[in-house]
Amino acid sequence: MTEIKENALFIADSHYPHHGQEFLTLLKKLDSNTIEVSQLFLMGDNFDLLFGYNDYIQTFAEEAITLLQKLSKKIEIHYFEGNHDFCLKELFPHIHVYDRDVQPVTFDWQNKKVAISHGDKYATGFGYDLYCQILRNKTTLQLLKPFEKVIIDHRMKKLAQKHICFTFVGFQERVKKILLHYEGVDCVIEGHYHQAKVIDNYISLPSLACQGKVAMVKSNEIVFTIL
Ligand SMILES: [Mn+2]
Repeated sequence: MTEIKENALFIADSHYPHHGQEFLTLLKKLDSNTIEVSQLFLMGDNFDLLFGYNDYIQTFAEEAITLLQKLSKKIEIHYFEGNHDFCLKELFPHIHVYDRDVQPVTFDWQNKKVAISHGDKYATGFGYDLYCQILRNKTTLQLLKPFEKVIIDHRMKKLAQKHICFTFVGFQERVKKILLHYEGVDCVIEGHYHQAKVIDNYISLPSLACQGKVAMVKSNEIVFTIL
């Protein structure tokens, strides 16, 4: 089991480049050592839309992608694919990339078991599961190719206009349902919901796009902070 270390940084739901430049700014600070971290956990949906097997989609976030590729050679990076960023293994060969199927992944933190995932795996329903399976597939993505520019341009425009920051009414009930899927772990860390809340042993990470915050391990605690 991989250990979560002091000064580990968690970045969730930046939805770059449509919902702020903070993700790119943070990557630049990591590159220049303005911020120093022991590990980087990218929790999914840091890109508003990015998937593998497609060159055109990369043109929307070229600088961030190149920086991440560079950083991954000097920092330990764990990438939990989200519903906006997937099929990324070949794009980031030096990053530990976890697709939706292998999530959650259990880490060790002070001899406790911590389960980590993007957060869209449980309590979402069969239709969503099927949609995810079809979309996150090399063949599907390659079939898109002849229409890619039209489809991707349309999708990018829609995503840029989407309101993504809400208070989830009844979030406590959703968390209860999610936690039913986690047995034998001491703590759960997820993004996806943009809530920045801790409910019992469930940590719903802040969204960099919504709260402008990240999470960091400081003095053996996970704190939400602005960097
Ligand atoms: Mn998400």
